[in-house]
Amino acid sequence: MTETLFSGFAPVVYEGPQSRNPLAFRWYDRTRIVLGKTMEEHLRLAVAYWHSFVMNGTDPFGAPTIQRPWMGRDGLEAAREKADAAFDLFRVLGVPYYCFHDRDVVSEGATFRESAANLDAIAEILARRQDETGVRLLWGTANLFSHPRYMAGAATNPDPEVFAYAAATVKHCLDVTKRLGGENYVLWGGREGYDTLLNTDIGRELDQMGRFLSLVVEYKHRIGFAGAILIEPKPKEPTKHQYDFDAATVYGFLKRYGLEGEVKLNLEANHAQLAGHSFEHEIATAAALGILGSLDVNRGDALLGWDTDQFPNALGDTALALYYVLKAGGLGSGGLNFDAKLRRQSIDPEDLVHAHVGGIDLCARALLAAGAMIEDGRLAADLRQRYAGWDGPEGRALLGGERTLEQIAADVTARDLDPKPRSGRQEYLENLLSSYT
Ligand code: XLS
Ligand code: CA
Ligand code: CA
Repeated sequence: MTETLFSGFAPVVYEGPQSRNPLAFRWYDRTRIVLGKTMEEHLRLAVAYWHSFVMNGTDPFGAPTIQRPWMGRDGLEAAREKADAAFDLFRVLGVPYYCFHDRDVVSEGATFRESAANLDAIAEILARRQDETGVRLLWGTANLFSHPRYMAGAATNPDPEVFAYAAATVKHCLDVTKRLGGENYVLWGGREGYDTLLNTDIGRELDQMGRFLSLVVEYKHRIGFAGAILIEPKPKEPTKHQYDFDAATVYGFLKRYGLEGEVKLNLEANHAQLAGHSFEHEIATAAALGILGSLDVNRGDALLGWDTDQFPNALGDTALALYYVLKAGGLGSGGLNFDAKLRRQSIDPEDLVHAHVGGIDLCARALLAAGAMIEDGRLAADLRQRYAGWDGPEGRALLGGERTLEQIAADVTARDLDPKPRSGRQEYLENLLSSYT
């Protein structure tokens, strides 16, 4: 590998909580065992190619502020330089995974055929870098939202030719993801939604999206792709109404098209917030419905109503999110992807290192807290106690469908039932939660 923007950085190492070195880990000790697994095995951390190597600091009011040597140049040479820098950053951080969109790793060609050839060519280089470094692909995805052809959606476009173009693009991107040993494949419906009902037929668009997803699932099985297919919910932005609103909405959609056993979710903290939920709500909902797949760990800004994609820094929130992941038995083939970008004024390569060091350390510290919550068992015990009535004979009969409405009414009358309210103990539980962080 040639000289890169990150060549001057030594690998970040664990120095312990007392360290004052800003480029050391204070909590991420990758081989430390938590609940029988190493931190690295639990967290399966990934760097997002798009934010770290493509995003240039532009906003609706201003020109790019972040300039990297490969930016503003098309073609394989620029793509190779970018890949070298990416794998060099992975070396510095010691992360086991990365994630990309097809368009992040190489520029689009003049034709479909040329775009596919570009992706194949860079995939060869990525495969070599993966072999050399041991870094693996957590998930691949196709960018079906940036190009003007997708302005009215990809699968949900009123034009079937756009549907076909998007389907062909996903086929190829899934092939490449499989070739690179990708452990999941993500579909985020950036423009699968609408801005005005006046030009939109919701019923048709949902059917189109269902068909598209079924095609992907059928193909995944045909080629023997072992990874999970993941949908990433987001309620809005870029479109005003997005069909993949949140975990519960996507579950309803999967049920309707018979895909609930085939597709799981990639949940993002910032998207949960935009949907009016907490991250842990989305995680616990997906876990309850059996579709928890992977996480994009980032944060939004409570004062801004859009997807700011900042690096996570709230210990309590992240600890609670990981508690529900651990309770659900982990993420399987999923992991924690830093779908987060530098602020417009953070223009130095070093800012990118600081951003990831902070994010990684936060996740590690949150994992320790979540592990302690599980080990200690007091949160779970309280919850069990609260629902204990359902484990008794009458609770089981009610839930098991052994009582009719008339029988229930007769029993309530005969026993002169008068249930007494019991405290939900929220303040006690919140204090207990604080004691772990
Ligand atoms: C955008 C999404 C996107 C997906 C992958 O808001 O978070 O980056 O994670 O397409
Ligand atoms: Ca995301
Ligand atoms: Ca986002």
